[in-house]
Amino acid sequence: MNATSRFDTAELSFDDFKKIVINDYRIGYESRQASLLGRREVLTGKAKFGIFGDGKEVAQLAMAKAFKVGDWRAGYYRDQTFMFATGMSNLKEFFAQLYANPDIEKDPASAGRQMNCHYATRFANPDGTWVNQAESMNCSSDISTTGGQMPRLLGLAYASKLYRENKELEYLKQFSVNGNEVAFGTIGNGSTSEGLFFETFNAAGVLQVPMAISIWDDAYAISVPGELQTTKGDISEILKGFQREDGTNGYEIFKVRGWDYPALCETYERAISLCRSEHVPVLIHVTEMTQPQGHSTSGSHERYKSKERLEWENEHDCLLQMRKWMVESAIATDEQMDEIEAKAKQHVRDCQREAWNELANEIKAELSEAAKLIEDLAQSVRDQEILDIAAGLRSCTDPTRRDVVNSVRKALRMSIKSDSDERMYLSHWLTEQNEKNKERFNSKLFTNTPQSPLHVPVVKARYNADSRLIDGREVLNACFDANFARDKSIVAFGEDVGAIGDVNQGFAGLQNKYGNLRISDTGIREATIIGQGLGLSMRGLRPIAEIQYLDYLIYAMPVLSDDLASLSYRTRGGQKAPMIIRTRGHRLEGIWHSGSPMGMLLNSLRGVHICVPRDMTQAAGMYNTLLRGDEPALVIESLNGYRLKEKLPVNVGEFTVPLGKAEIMKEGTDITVVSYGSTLRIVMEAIPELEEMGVNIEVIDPQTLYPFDLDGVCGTSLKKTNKLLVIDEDLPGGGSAYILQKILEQQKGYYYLDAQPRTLTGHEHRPPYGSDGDYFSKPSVDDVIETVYSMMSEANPAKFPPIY
Ligand SMILES: Cc1ncc(C[n+]2csc(CCOP(=O)(O)OP(=O)(O)O)c2C)c(N)n1
Ligand SMILES: [Mg+2]
Repeated sequence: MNATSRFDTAELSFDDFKKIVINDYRIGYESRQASLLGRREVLTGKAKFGIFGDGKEVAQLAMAKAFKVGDWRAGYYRDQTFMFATGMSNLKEFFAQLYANPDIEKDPASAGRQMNCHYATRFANPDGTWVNQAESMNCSSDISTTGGQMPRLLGLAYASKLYRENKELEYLKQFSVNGNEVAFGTIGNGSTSEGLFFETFNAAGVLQVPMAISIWDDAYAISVPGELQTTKGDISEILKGFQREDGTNGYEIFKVRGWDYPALCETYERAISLCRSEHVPVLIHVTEMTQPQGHSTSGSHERYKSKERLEWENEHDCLLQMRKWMVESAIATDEQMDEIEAKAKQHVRDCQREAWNELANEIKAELSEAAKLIEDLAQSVRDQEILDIAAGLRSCTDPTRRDVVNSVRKALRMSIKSDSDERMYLSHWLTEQNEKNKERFNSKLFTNTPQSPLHVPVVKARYNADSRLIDGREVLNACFDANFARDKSIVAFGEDVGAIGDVNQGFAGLQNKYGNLRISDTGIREATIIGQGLGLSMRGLRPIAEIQYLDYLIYAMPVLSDDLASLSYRTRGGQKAPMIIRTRGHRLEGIWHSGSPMGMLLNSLRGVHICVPRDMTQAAGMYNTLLRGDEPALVIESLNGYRLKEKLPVNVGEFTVPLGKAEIMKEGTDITVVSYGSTLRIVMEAIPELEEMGVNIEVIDPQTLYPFDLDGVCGTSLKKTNKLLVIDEDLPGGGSAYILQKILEQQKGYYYLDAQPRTLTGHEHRPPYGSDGDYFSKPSVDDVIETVYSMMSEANPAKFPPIY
């Protein structure tokens, strides 16, 4: 018996019961030994950092009993026992991750990328197809930021609701069986102070989703005690208002002690079966937990816990209490328990050694290859210092790949002037290793599978004689309508998205047509709107999560940056979330309705495509692309463009705008002007006056900032104009600095310049309210004309005398 078993067999004999309990204890005890040994490995320098689940074992055994195939977990770094007890992880993987083994086979959760005890199962195949989630146990990938798992948890639970209530989704059999799946969340007592926890908690109560939150309450958050974290020092006490009553929605709330095995098993059984069958969210507040080794390897808890508290923790150690109960209940004798423990200890040691040796042997093999090649080089150039490098490398205790590669690079530097074959062999070896290490440490920021939106075929927009000029928002509306009809897995939600079809009418009429399970209103809760989308997209649905204005995206940044953007990378492609974030921004009115913080987004969302369509037709084409690909993307529509007239393409739900393709909006010879979004229109308005002044600009719209102009259209344009002006309405050094780096460095535009590259941006503050506020804070037509002209004047003052 490996994983835990339930007590729900109809005729459970006392013998069977004993076996199950003993097996549970073994799992818990092995987990404890792994924590103890893991800490030792850090202290002796074999691993960098350790955080463990000691003191939380027994509750997790109980939780694992209630966890079924098809279910989901979104938790945090204390859950190793749960992972072992469900079979979603094991001891060898535990140590492989502790040692940062970059092999997916050894650490399937993160390929060595995450700190230890950050769990995940792999549900995206290398070819981009999905694993059958209905037939597996599923664990969404942990993140280190406390409380960050909560918004995603909401989405995972909400998917079950959609699968149960929307019968049109029955064809998606690999994701759900009638929405019976419970999403299990875990969080520390201290982390419930986070806004993300409260936002999630409230949203799930409104939505009535099968979400089961367990709070592991050890009365501390590192050194800060519960009374300084939580009102009344008791989280379930203050959440009592969420308790459902006759005729209301809400929660069922349970409170149970973390060392009481029978009570825990009984509580989880009751709580989860209610949650599963009726889709009622439940809270299980597990109190009186301990931390036998303190918070992590970073410091000792003796610094901040009183002697009395430490004594109390020793006495209430959950495994000690479980053992006591087992002996008292005649489940096992003390001798039997000693034997179980001794065996478990040995087994953990064996797993640890194997995990260590597997990585160490691989590195040792690389090391001896490298050392031999360096020695050959040293002999060929007769250099003792190079020979010393090889000797130094060979004498490394517990060598790392860094040691190996560092020695090779050093030897190559020291032999720059040699052209011996040996140097070439060493150099080739390094090139090969670089490729492998790139795969190990730098790959999979995006899924990069055949399903990537970058591989969606380009279909041009078609128009015919009847093609009408309509409001931009109507083009979008027609695009969404066509996609909702085509793909039943698409859902859209956000503030004011349902009944009124969003504040700018992009979804107008679609709730009536497709129902409120597919197009729905949410509360004002940006972080969990994103979490809702993230969880849904992990479970095979195609969410468009709407954030009302770009400026409000800041409230969702923790989820976007920590969770969504890093998902593919931190699982090395094992998980994916093809969600679309729809928002609108750039200029309108006032400090919180005219932002264009593209630099902020570009700097924090690597891993999410960023699309900045200039009009609604381009936006529609991008949605068509993204809805057919499997990577996450943010689409920022131009807030002031919904009522501008555009021609409705005949194939409005089919044509695609490829990502990373810049478009030359106007050809010219004098200056390359790169701009996007709302500002692009201002640049276009400046053209006639500039032409009158004798200046012929080339205007390029990159269309997507990330990826940026993959064909180097901007760089090529510079070969002709030799002058570059980047215009946007972000702060100075924001989005424009990013664009300069792309064009000047990556596309090598620097070599074609004959004038200083310039940027024209918004001011350093947010724009004040009103037309004058806009004029004096954001680039205007006047600014564009005069900046372009001044660049011409600088180059040729005789022909272009200065204006001022
Ligand atoms: C957003 C964020 N803030 C702070 C931290 C640093 N930190 C890591 S664990 C921790 C304490 C968490 O305590 P609790 O939620 O009670 O969980 P426990 O470790 O006690 O199980 C803190 C402050 C973090 N990882 N993320
Ligand atoms: Mg705690």
